[in-house]
Amino acid sequence: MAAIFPVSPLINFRRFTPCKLKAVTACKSVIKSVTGITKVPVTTEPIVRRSANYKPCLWDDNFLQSLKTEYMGEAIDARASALREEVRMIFNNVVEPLDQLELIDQLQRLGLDYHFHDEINRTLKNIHTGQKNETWEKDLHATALEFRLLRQHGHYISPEGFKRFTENGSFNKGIRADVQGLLSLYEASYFSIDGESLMDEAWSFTSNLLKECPENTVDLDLQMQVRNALELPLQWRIPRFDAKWYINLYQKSGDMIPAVLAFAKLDFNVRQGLNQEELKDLSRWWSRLGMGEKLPFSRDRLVASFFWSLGITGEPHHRYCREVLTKIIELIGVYDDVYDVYGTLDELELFTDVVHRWDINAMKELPDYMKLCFLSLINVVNETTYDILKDHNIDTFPHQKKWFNDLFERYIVEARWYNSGYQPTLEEYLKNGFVSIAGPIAVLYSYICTEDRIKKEDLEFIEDLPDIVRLACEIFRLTDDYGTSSAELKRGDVPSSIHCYMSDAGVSEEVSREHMMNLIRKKWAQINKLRFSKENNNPLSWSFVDIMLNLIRAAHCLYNAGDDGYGVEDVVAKDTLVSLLVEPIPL
Ligand code: 0FV
Ligand code: MN
Ligand code: MN
Ligand code: MN
Ligand code: MN
Repeated sequence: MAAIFPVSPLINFRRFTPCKLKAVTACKSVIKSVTGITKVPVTTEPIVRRSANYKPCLWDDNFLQSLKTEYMGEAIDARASALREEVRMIFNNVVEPLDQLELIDQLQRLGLDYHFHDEINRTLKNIHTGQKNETWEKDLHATALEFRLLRQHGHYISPEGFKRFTENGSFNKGIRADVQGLLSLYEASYFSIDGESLMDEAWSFTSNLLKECPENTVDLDLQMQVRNALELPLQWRIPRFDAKWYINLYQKSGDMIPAVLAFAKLDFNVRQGLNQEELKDLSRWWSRLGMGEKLPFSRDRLVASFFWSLGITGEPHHRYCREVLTKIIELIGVYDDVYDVYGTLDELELFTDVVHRWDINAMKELPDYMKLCFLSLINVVNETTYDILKDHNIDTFPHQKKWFNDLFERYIVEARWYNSGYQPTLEEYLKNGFVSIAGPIAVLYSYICTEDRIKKEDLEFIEDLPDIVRLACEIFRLTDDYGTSSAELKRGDVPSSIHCYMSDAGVSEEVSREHMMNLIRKKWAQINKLRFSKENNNPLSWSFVDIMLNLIRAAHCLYNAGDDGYGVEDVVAKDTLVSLLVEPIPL
C-alpha cells in the first residue's frame, strides 16, 4: 500500500462528484504543493502492480513490411473499372423490384455497394414511393427483404405488411417450413423501431424456429447462412469482414452473375492491397514509437486497431480516417491499460492532472513510462490538429484536448472505484462507462476525419452526447464487457456491467448476461427509432450515423460469443485478420 501523506489543504478535489466520495480516501496521498504541482509521494514500499498477461503481438513489423500484392497498377485499375461499368449496366437493366432488391442485397454483402451508391439510392427511393407490390402478398422473404433494405437506407416502411403472415397477433404456423422466409424476417427484425411489438414477436418467433432449423430438410448453404445469422444478424455485422465468406456462397448460388462475381473478387484483392500499404505505414509509426517494447504491460495490437478502423470506415477514400483512428485506438488501448492494470492510483491522479493542464513542461513530473504516454498523446493530437487545420481551416485542438480529458476523467473514476472497492449500480456504472469505453472519442474522430465539410453544429451535437450517441456507446460498453469482463475480474478491475447487474438484481452471471443481450437489442431498437424520428434535431447525416454504428458493429464482431477479440489477438487473428489482410482470393 502506498504511504499516506498528510493531506495538503491545497489538494484539489474539484473533479470529484458526490457519488465517488467513498473513493476519495484512497486518493489522499496525492499532494498538491504550494506551486500547484501535483507530486507522487516517494514510497519505500515496493509497488505491487497487476498484470493482464497479454500475449506479445502476433504481427511484427518485419512481417507486415513483407506483405505484397499483385493487385495494383494500371492494368488492374483498367480491368476493375471495366468490370465496374459492366456491373453498373447489369444493375440498370434489372427492372423487377424484387430482382433489384436481391441484387442490392448481394452487392452489399459482396462489399461492392460503395461503387453504386447513386444507383442503389435511386432504386430504393423508387421502390419506396412506387405502387404496393401485390405479387409479394404471400412471399415472406420478399416482404422482409424490402422492409430491411428500405429501413437500412433511411426510408421508413411500416411493419403492417407482416400482418399478412399473422393470425390473432401471432405469426402463422404455416410459415414454419419456409426457412428462407424465416431467415429474412429474422434479419428484418433487427431493424425494428422501439415499441413495434409485432417486430419483437417476429424476432422471438424466428430466432426460436431457426435455432431448431431442421438439418436434413434444407440445403447446406442455407443452414450455414442460418447459423451465421444466429451468431450475429446483418445489422450488427461489417459486410466486408464477411465478404470472402459471402463471395464463396454467391459463387455457388443459382442466380450468380459472372461479372458481379469477378468484380467482387478483384475489388476485394485491390482493397486488400491498399490496406496492406496503409498497415505498413502505420506499423512504421508504431515501431518507431517503440511503445510495445517500452511498455510491455500494455496491449500491442496494431493490426487489431487497424481492423477496428477498417470496420468503422472501409471505403478506400477514407484512408486518412483509418490512419488517425488506428493511431487513436492503439494509443487508447495503452492508456487504458495504464489506468486499469499498471498505474498506481497516485500516478493516475497525477497523470490525469497533467493531461488536464496539457502542459508539456509538466511532463517532468511524470514517471518515465507515463512520459511516453503523455508525449505520444500530445504528438498525435498536434499532428491531427495540423492536418485538419490545413485541409479544413478549422482549429480542432481545443476539441481534441477536451475529448481526451473527458476520457481520462472517466478512467480515473473507475480507478478510484477499483481502489476503494466501490460497487456502482448498473445505472451509475453505465453513466461513466459509455464514455470510458472510448466510444464518444472514436465517434468524434470519425467525424472530423470523414466529413468533407466539418460543421460546428455537428461537432457540438456529438460533444453534447445526445441520446443517439449515448445509446451507441452504451452498446459498445455492454458488448465490450460481454467479451472482456471475465478476464478483467480475474486480474482485478472495476466491476463490469454484468457484475453490477448481478449485484443490483441478485441474479447469476448467466441471467445477467442474458439481460445484457436483451438490453443491447433494446438499445439498438431505440437507436433505430431516433434515426427515423423527426423530433430529435439530429443534424448528422444518415451516412455519418452509419459510420458511428459501424463502431459498435465492429465491437459486435470482435467481442462476439464472449471473447476478447481485441486484447486476445489470436481469437480473430487466425481467421478474419489473415483472410482480410493477407490472403487474396484466387481469381
Ligand atoms: C477496450 O479494452 C479497448 F481498449 C478498446 C476497445 C480500445 C479502444 C477502441 C476504440 C476506441 C474503438 P478494455 O476491455 O480493457 O476496455 P475497458 O473500458 O473495459 O477497460
Ligand atoms: Mn481495460
Ligand atoms: Mn478501462
Ligand atoms: Mn473491457
Ligand atoms: Mn472494464
